[in-house]
Amino acid sequence: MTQHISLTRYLIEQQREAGHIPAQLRLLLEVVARACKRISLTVNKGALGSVLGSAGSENVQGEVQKKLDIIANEVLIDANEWGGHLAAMASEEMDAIYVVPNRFPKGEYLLLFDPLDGSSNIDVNVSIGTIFSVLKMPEDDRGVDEGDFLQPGRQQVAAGYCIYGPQTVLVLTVGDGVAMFTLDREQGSFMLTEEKLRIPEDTKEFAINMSNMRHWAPPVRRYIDECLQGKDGPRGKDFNMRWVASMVADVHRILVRGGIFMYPWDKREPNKPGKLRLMYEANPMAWLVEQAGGAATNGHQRILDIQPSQLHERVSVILGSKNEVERVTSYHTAL
Ligand code: AHM
Ligand code: MG
Repeated sequence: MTQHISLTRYLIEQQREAGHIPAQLRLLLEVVARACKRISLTVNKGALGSVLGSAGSENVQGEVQKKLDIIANEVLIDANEWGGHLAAMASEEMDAIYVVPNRFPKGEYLLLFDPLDGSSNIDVNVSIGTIFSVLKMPEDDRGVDEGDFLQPGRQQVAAGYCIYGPQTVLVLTVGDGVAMFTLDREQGSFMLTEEKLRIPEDTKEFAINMSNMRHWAPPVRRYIDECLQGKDGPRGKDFNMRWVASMVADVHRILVRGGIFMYPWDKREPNKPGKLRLMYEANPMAWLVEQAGGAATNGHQRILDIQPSQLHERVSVILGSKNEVERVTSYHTAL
């Protein structure tokens, strides 16, 4: 039987050998993992834990919150506020940043998360997840405020997600490749099951919500049109389509077997750059994908180079297998 090492051991070895993880960051990642374990247990209870359905409230983006959105948000805050590793947190489900209360020691990191991504899938028992991103407080900063969070994604020091699917899997990067840890429920530990993931550069699989086709901009229509023509079209090969409507699940598939994921700008809300959020979804996923040899752009620019101007900023997302992402991006610049 293969012997798997635990997340704790992996982090300690990374700290010792590669110097990638300072002690405070290691604590942070362990605490996030522990919170994800709790969320996973809550998700698994489903109707038995009375956690399904709507909470009857709306978040800052005007989206109806599910009970699990709020529960997962609270779990992450409760787990992270007292350890002394954080200065503040920001969440897709909170209007403003959450500064660590004065009764607790403060650390040098900032944690951002989408506590429960893919909320529309909660009640139908389809994979959902938690996405997180870690930044460092700017140096010589006296008091934390929202401006401290507005750093481009390339400045992340750690990023990852936990997918609650048939297995609960934590996927992580600290800038030294991507590692996957599967939750061993008997031991209660995340165990390393895959390291140095590589996304194939080419793919025959795309993920996009096709029902929005009539609203897309010409470059995205062109790309999908060409894929749909299959063997008889300019691509000369048949494509397959997948759309889970949980970014975590769609990105997880891409990290495992390649593919391209798109949530582009569309005409339904022409003044918004896209549906997905830069800080809680696009940045962490873009870094994971790049760390696995893939690419991530908004059609014009590398996602990790975008300078955010607002905490809840939205962005158009094209990510996955490198050659396909480059193709879609070139269709944008060609016009
Ligand atoms: P959420 O964070 O409120 O769950 O929204 C984000 C989700 C992504 O996980 C997914 O890719 C997308 O929204 C699905 O959108 P749609 O329902 O328009 O297909
Ligand atoms: Mg989300």
